[in-house]
Amino acid sequence: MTRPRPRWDLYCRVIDNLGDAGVCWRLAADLAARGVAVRLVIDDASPLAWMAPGGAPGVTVQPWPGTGEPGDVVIEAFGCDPPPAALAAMAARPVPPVWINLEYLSAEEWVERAHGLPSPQASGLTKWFLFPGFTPRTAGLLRESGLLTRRAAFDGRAWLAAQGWPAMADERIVLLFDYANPLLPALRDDLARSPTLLLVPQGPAQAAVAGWGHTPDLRVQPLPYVSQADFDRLLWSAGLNFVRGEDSLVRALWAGAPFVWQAYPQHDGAHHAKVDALLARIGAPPAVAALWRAWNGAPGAAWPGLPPAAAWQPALARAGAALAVQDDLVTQLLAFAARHGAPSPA
Ligand code: TRH
Repeated sequence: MTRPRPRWDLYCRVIDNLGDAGVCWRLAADLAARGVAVRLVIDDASPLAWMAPGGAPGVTVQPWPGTGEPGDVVIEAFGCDPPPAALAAMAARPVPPVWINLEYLSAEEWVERAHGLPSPQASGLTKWFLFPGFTPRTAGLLRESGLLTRRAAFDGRAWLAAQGWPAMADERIVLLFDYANPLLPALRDDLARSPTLLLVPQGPAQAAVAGWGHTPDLRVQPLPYVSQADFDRLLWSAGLNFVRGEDSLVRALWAGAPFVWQAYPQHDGAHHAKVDALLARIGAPPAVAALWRAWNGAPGAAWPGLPPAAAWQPALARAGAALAVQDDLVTQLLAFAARHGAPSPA
């Protein structure tokens, strides 16, 4: 007799941009791939139409507030507060679900102290705060089984050609996924100094680069929305990735090529501490740190130019190797839920 799949609910509210849906979808699909029946309750499922056009076996998507009995585990993404009816049903369950608030990703040191803290609720339930992160004392990063093997076997130039975006033999390939950025003209001038194919996914950068005009050594390729699987392939194809937010940052790390991260800008400037924390975590050399700080608009940081790829590689290789041996986020979530009494997948 086969054991029924444990049931996990994942609540997601789309606040801004694509990362809320992006992170939740990857998490849902990865949990389902490891034997969990996932109900993803999301208030705006429209990005999933192109992020995951085929869906994923084991994942059911419901519009907010969702219907049905609560699962064995309930995850609220980024403190989104499950709907009141769901909370009442959770409290009424004979065996309460394991309730997890999965927080935003940050490399800052306080994350290790906050990770794993319980928050007893008036309903009698306990909500657990889990933080993804870059160290063994956090919940780790999303990394699907076999991801790094698939990346290692991937031929980016052949794949790009098959998509209709071929790179010429002498061109370096750069991907630009960012928020609005006043340094785009400086980047253009740097890129135009040697043959470059610049791939520009949907987003603010597309409008900016549309006005760049013709530069002999810089070919700009605007891209349509692509699935998350193809988004990964784009990152694997490029020799330099500009990424932003949370999910594309993690995917750039797994891609292994030099990358520049633009943190989600916050009005109080809190994102600068996040940038510095990640730079420290990956042991970035000074030239890379100067570039990241300038790209993020840190006070007093001027565009330093693009360092050669060789300046990035040792730190990236070290950081990538260290991260690859840590348990990934889904492995850790499954273990946490099991420790707190939830059934495990077969
Ligand atoms: O869109 P983002 O800027 O999301 C951000 C962050 O999540 C941030 O932490 C959060 O606070 C803020 O939103 C509200 O960047 P991110 O996280 O890289 O998410 C982009 C997602 O979109 C990622 O899952 C990849 C996906 N994507 C595709 O799959 N195909 C595409 O063509 C494009 C452009 C994106």
